[in-house]
Amino acid sequence: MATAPNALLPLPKLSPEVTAWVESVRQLTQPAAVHWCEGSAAEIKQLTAQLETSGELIRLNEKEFPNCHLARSNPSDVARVEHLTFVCTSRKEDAGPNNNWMAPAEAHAKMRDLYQGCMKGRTLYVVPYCMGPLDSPLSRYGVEITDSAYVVLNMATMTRMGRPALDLIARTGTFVKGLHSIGELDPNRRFIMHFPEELQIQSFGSGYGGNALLGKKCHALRIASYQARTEGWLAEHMLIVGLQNPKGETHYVAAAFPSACGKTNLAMLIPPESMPGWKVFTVGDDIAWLHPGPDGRLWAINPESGYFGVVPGTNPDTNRNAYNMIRHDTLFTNVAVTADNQPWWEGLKSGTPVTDWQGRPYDPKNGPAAHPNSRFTVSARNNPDYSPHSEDAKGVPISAIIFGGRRRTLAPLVYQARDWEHGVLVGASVASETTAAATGQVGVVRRDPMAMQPFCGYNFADYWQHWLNVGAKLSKPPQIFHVNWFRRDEAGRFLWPGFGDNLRVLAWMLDRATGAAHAHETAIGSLPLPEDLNLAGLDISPADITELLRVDTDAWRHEIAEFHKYLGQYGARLPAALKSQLARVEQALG
Ligand code: SAT
Ligand code: MN
Repeated sequence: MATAPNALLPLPKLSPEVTAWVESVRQLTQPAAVHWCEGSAAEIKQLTAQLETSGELIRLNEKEFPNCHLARSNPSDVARVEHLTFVCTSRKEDAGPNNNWMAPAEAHAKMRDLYQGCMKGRTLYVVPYCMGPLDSPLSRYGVEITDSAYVVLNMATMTRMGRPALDLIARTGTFVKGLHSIGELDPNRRFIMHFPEELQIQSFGSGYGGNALLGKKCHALRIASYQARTEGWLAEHMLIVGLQNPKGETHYVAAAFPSACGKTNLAMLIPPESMPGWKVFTVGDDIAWLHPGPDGRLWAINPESGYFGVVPGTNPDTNRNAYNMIRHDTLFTNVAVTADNQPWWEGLKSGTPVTDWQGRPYDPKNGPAAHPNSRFTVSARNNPDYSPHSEDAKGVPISAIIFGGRRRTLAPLVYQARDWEHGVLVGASVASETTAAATGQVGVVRRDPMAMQPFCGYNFADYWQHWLNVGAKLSKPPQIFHVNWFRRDEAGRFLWPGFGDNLRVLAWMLDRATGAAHAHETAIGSLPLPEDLNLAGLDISPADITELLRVDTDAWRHEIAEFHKYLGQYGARLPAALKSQLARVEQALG
């Protein structure tokens, strides 16, 4: 069987490396057909129609949700699988204690066995993609081979997918090879393997999110973070948002939070009515590639072109923009449906589910109607606040970096690091309650440095050193902050309203970055006093705001001791500057 591209359009120049690799995968996996994706609207329409016919996609209520579809995963396949995700470097210590490791030869042999004949009777799709604007020197390319048309549709939204990417690969020669097969969706035959030294990803047995859309976490974070280290930049689990103040000045902020902790909402924030004149522009909601610029500032691009966001909780009150964005041209995965075929999820505040995410009649005894990690896949261009600078080849300049976690207790609403070095310590010390975005127990606090625990493609000790090195190259580094929107009182009530009101905290940060706002020094960093924050029009008690801005020295002493213990596993590789920053905080806590 020929593997030449389908001749719908004039043939692009093909990289011989791509054709040779596709041919070798074809021989290994033995598909019934090979389809080279061109990324055209006609192709998307045809694949969508095909999945509707096979029942893998359900068309939703056309009047209320035009051109929206629902996909249901296998119930065993609804989140990333961190325990089955490996970084296969030649030396184990290069992957570090933060990763599962397998020797490359062993991993290749294991995967080869799984891939043998796995696409019999199926179509092999060749999905060329570009991460980042097509004309940016900061962008990188990849080709994903997959036997899932659902994955193709997601990749078409999440990346610049199709012929232009294939042309760019032919011109530049370098691309990440990602091989994906859903296999039998058997959790016992499921692996997500990364070979950063070979720019390769091999994924088998899952069709879901970060396990299967290989441009996302596998390429744009695990492989890219490894590449970025050798090339002098950073690949981070961060949203990028532009904030325009009433004077008309726009500053860009990059913020790292673990999965399902509100990155999409922060990136699409709606200013509260009591803060007139503020405007928000979304550049990205999940991943940032950050490069030191010739002007000594840090510049960011969003490698993605769509959002794979958490659905539950989205409603016109929490985020009107997000709610409107997903009311058309959206692919839903694992939500419930109403009697008139509208998608439904917990926190929607209207409608009634009749069918749950598994397609069963809805019964509250079976748990939530929509899966807590149900997702929307939508083009960034659907976002009414999509930044016109998202396509800028050089990216946007970053004024502030934010790290955050989901902590019921301890971490105050906001604090600022003294400088970049201290900021690296603050980022490294992030801990957060686990969420439904990964399989395993939900709600337990775990260490998640820079929100990169599941995504850093190499040893964290080397990663922190790399952060320090990048900072040393910046004459105008961003200010670094830590936030916690998730503080609760003993009864479990949230102390901070979150969502649009987070702008009150962001405004203080931007004033700090330009040197205008007040703060007081504590052992962990600089904090605002209640009067330093714009709380106009906010219904919050003085007791709550005092609690949100309190540094509990005893609890912090315990936290830092735990963090110190955690760092022990990185041994001699731990950067000296990180150790001295830690010693300084320990001393200040007394
Ligand atoms: O499954 S994804 O990795 O794409 C989403 C997430 O967990 O952040
Ligand atoms: Mn994410």
